[in-house]
Amino acid sequence: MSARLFVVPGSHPSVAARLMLERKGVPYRRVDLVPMVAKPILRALRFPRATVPALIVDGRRVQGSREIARALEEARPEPPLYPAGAARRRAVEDAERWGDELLQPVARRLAWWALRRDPSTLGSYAEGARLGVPLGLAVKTAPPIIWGAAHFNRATDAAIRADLAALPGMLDRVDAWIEEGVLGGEEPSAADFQIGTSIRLLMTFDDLRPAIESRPCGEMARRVVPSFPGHVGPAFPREWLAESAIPPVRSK
Ligand SMILES: N[C@@H](CCC(=O)N[C@@H](CS)C(=O)NCC(=O)O)C(=O)O
Repeated sequence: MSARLFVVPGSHPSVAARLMLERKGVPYRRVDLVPMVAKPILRALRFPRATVPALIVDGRRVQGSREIARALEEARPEPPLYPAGAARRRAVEDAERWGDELLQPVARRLAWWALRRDPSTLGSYAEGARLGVPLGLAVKTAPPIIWGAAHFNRATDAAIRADLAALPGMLDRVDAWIEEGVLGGEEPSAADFQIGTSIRLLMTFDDLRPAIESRPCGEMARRVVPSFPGHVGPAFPREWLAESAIPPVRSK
């Protein structure tokens, strides 16, 4: 089995795909792409959509973190990414879908909003990436890309305020799944990788990490995703954090 995985540095579903390939023991070559510039490249590579993660495995194109999880499970069933038993599998798939459709975009919007506010933090997410240009140059030329990505992902002030307000409820939901045994089992599932990587991206924000890291979801994310690049200092307005029940950790 030979695989090429196309990613964007700091992209949480890209990290999920990478961890699932590694969990399955599939050797792969990682191709780092610059955000936004990735879109035409993926189209040129004949992927149906313009998003990462995108995988070419034995000549087959598989795009999207959930699709990649399924393709890997089919090609190499051990160790499993989904539990045996229809009811348990359905519960894990429901959590995985929620992670992909709801939590993942919240973490993405918050990241682009914060990067637009301080583009210099972009470099921290690209640690170890091979972008074909020196990191310093990539960071210097990044502002238009960041603005484009923030616009494309609709990372408006109103959206970010709503995301921050919704976040405590979302974290409660993940904690409840852990309590029920749907997430955070001994063997990591596709849903753990899907949700754990979004939680890890959220934990790169100084504003959010203290409220997350000691919760069950924070512990699960650290275990399933031992390392995740990136660091953003205080970024969100104090009153938005106060509204969201995420305790502000600084005075501003
Ligand atoms: N939910 C999908 C979508 C992934 C997605 O939107 N990925 C972002 C990066 S996190 C992307 O490709 N953005 C386009 C770009 O950066 O050019 C998945 O899990 O694969």
